[in-house]
Amino acid sequence: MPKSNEALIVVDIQNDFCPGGALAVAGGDQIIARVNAMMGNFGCVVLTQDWHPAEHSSFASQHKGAAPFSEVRMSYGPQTLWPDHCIQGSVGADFHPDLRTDPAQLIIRKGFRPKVDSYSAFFENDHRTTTGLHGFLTARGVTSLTFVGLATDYCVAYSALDAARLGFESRILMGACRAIDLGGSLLAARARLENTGVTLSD
Ligand code: VGL
Ligand code: ZN
Repeated sequence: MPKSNEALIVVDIQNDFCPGGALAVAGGDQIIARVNAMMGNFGCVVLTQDWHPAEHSSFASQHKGAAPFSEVRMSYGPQTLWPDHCIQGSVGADFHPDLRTDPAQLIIRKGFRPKVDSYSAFFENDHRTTTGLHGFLTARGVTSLTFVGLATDYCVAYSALDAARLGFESRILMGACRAIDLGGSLLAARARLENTGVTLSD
């Protein structure tokens, strides 16, 4: 029987993060069958959806002369610049067509404020603006979170780190995630996750 205090958080399994998408993560679509199969094991399933306006400040296209995957300083700290991706209402922002969405009790959108990016499902990259997910999970009596999805070293890692800091039991199923792995980001994320008490399993 699924336990009401256990939630599965399915991060950003959207067309743009899958092969052929604008910010494709290698093998991003290979995790979908496993993610679908485990949804029934959780009392609560939450999907996150990266959801940017066309002029989002995390897009390299909005910074004159800047290349995708370079870094700039924002008011809230360093920010990697990405190719335009997950633009609100576009096919790229849709969930991958094979992903089951019916079991989801909540779909949380993030990254819709033009001036601040949001990797974590809990807080935007200024580490202050909340998405509301913490309130939802707390109100529902959820204490234990399992993370799967894209990308391991960005949205999955930032979400799991915030979850652990907020006091949730926090676990990532690495085999049900795929990474962008930009300049050692996967190794760095692993170290930070382990130091913060996030359980990494297969
Ligand atoms: C993501 C980069 C930019 C992610 C989202 O889902 O990991 N990465 N936007
Ligand atoms: Zn994004």
